[in-house]
Amino acid sequence: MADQIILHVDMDAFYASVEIRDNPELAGKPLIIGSLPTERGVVATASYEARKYGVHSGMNIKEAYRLCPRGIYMHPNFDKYRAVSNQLHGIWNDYATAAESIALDEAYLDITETAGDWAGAREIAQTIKRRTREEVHLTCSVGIAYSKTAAKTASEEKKPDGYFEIRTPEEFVDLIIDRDVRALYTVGARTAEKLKRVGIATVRDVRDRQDEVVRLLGKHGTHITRMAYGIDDRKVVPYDPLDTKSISRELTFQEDVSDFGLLDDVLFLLAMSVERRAKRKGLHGRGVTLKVTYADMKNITRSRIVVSSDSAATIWQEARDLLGQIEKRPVRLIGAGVYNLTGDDGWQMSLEDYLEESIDEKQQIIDDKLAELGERYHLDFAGNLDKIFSGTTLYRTAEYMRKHR
Ligand code: DCP
Ligand code: CA
Ligand code: CA
Repeated sequence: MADQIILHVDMDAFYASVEIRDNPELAGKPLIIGSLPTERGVVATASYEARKYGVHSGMNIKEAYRLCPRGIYMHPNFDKYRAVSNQLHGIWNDYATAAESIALDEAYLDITETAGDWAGAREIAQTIKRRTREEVHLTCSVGIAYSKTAAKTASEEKKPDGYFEIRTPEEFVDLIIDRDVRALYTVGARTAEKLKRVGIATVRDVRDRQDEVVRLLGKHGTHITRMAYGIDDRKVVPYDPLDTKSISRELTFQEDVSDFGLLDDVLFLLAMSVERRAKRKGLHGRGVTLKVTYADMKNITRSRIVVSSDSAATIWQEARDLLGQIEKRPVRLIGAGVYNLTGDDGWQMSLEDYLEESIDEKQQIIDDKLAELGERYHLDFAGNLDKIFSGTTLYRTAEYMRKHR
């Protein structure tokens, strides 16, 4: 039996496919999701028809418009994609002993045990593809392999609606040896640039000039040279709320709270506070968590992947959504947090930042909530916000709210 069998699943043109699914008039047309050509912003994704014109994720919208003036341009509907993502995770989780989400539309699944062997793995892959088609009406690309890197490579291989297997390191190496070094996924644009400057462009070059790679890049270089031989024994790591790459704030009430309206208000303060900390640490969250300890000490944690959880408005909205889904029993402790699943790979935080409108909307959500709280608790937040959100008086404010509701 293989040491591990990993499945990597990635949805095809995710945002665009969801929009086309929900409005068949868009089918077959070049569709660009992101900002409108009249706005400042970037392309989040483009349908495969639009990609024929050279339009791609991350591209400036004006450039996209120049390449594809007849395209249909739409704003993203994050709430919708998130709901679809939850549904997809529901399917994926059925086949894995561990699932590691790395984006709304993408995850690694450890199917070593559930599959048993490669034939079993193939069956799981086909089942996931079929269920995605039948239950969610979307297509995905799936790769199965002996390692995470190879599984990701495999899922890319036959996109869209693809399926591919890479069963051994030898197969992996044969496939990528003459490709750009970026085929080894941990090599980002900057590292690739560094290597290129000394003439190391392909995976073969990395293998031929290992010592140089290590000298140039240190520990990361060692990792890259191992990858160039297909050696990658990283495990599928299910999301761990204790992950150091997470930031959270929580508080325990003096008396248990049964009023979920109050919990929602406190959650807002926590979200503001988390945002401050995350900003200070330069952490760009991609997931939001809610933690609750009930009066009987039962603990629960719920989390959700988001496009970008850099704003307090998003953290609060996601956490309150999760709060709405849990059992309504007296609560002793409540917490909110953000976490980063794969580190900062550059784009997740960019989109919403570029959409000025959406930043304004977020500020509006925050201003409205502050006004609402001010009125409800007769609190003057104006001069005290800094102290509350930096955490110094967070606890006292929450207690004050509990007593004056
Ligand atoms: N996304 C984004 N900004 C980017 C890249 C992606 O907002 N620079 C969003 C939109 C995508 C979704 O994330 O639909 C998934 O990203 P992928 O890179 O997986 O791209 P797609 O799913 O759109 O296309 P593909 O079929 O190539 O996977
Ligand atoms: Ca995708
Ligand atoms: Ca993806």
